[in-house]
This record gives sequence, C-alpha cells and structure tokens, in this order.
Amino acid sequence: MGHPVERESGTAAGSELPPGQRLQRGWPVTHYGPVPKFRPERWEFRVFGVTADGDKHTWNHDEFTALPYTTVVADLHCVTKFSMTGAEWGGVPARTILDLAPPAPDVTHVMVWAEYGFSSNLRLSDFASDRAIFATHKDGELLTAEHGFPVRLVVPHLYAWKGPKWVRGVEYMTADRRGFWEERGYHNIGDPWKEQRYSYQEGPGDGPEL
Ligand SMILES: Nc1nc2c(c(=O)[nH]1)N[C@H]1C(S)=C(S)[C@@H](COP(=O)(O)O)O[C@H]1N2
Ligand SMILES: [Mo]
Repeated sequence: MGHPVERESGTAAGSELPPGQRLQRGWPVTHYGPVPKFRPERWEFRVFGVTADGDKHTWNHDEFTALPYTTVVADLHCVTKFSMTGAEWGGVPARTILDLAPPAPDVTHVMVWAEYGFSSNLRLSDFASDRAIFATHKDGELLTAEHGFPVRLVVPHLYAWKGPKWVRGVEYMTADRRGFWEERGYHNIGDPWKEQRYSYQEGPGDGPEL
C-alpha cells in the first residue's frame, strides 16, 4: 500500500533528534501502572466537556475503527531521553474527531483520558495539529497491548507522555488543567525541541499554577 516507509535512515523530522535525546534500537515499553485488558463490548471512545452542541459524543469500537484512516510518519521522544524514530502511525486524525464532535468556540485546551484515569492535557492548538493521530496501527500492524491497543494518541511535536496509550476519551475545556504527569513535575507544554521536560522550567503562561 502506497510508498515504502523509510526506516533506519533518520527521523521523521529530518536527520536530527531533539536536544538531549538518543536513538533507541527497538521500541521499549514505558508507562505507569498495568496494561489494561481490552473488553470490546465495554469499550467506547467518548468526547465530552464543552462540546459545541452541549452533547457527549461516543463511538463503540466498531464505529471508531470505521472512521477515516490515515497515516503519519513520526518519531516518539520519551522525556527519559530515548527516541524511537520513523514509525508509520495509522489511525484517526485528531482533526477528524474535532470535525465530528466540534468543541464550543471558547474551548482552549483538551484533556485526553486513558484507562485507569491516566490523562494528559494539551492546548487545543497542539491537539489540532494535522499530524496528531489516534493511532490504532504502527507500520501497518495493529498496536500491541503494551503499546496502547486499541488506540493511543501520537502528537509528534510533543514529548511522548502527551500521547496517552489506551485512550478512552477527550474532554474539551475552557481553561487549562494539568494531566497525570503534568501534575507530577513534568512540563505543561512538553515541546522536545525546546527541551521542556520539567514543570520548574515553565515560564509565565506555560501552565496553571502549581
Ligand atoms: N496510558 C498511558 N499512556 C502513556 C503513558 C502512561 O504512563 N500511561 N506513558 C507515556 C510515556 S512517558 C511514553 S514515553 C510513551 C511510551 O510509549 P511506548 O510504551 O509505546 O514506547 O507512552 C506514553 N503514554
Ligand atoms: Mo516517557
């Protein structure tokens, strides 16, 4: 299908890694807590909070996997300094979710929710990036359980913790609020090219009071 994906020959962003990162052979598994068991009959993807129509929007697993599928070639940068480069992520663009379940005009941030209450907050502008994708596949294969099956968010221009694995929903917010790692000392924005690793590096306006 389509063009071959280039691997081993650099990164999706060019030949350089963000400052302080090193290339990782293979693909380590990194997360807090256990790997959730996928129960298709109980699974739904939910968009809630300040939606344009005031309603909650939900997709069951069949409905979600029937949404338009695209691919994005992008790297993962973990704040612990390993990077995994050149992956071809397949799935549903975040933009598609914004189109199908639009936020109200005063929404500025989103909280992306995963199993077990894991969460990460993003500026709406970061979430609306045309490269942000709810990935169901990597390099043409379904994600494995430990890498986030059935759905993980990938936001290529931010550190990987901004992309929850095992995503279950998106909350639209009219003010910023810290997610799981952002409450625990990690930077509210998390731009790897600016090395925004820790919350003590935040400048005025980067995030809510700690
Ligand atoms: N639900 C959930 N998603 C998560 C995390 C987590 O702890 N829980 N950790 C993040 C971090 S810090 C990284 S580096 C990536 C790692 O993805 P990988 O295990 O597929 O390499 O997942 C991110 N997504
Ligand atoms: Mo990470």
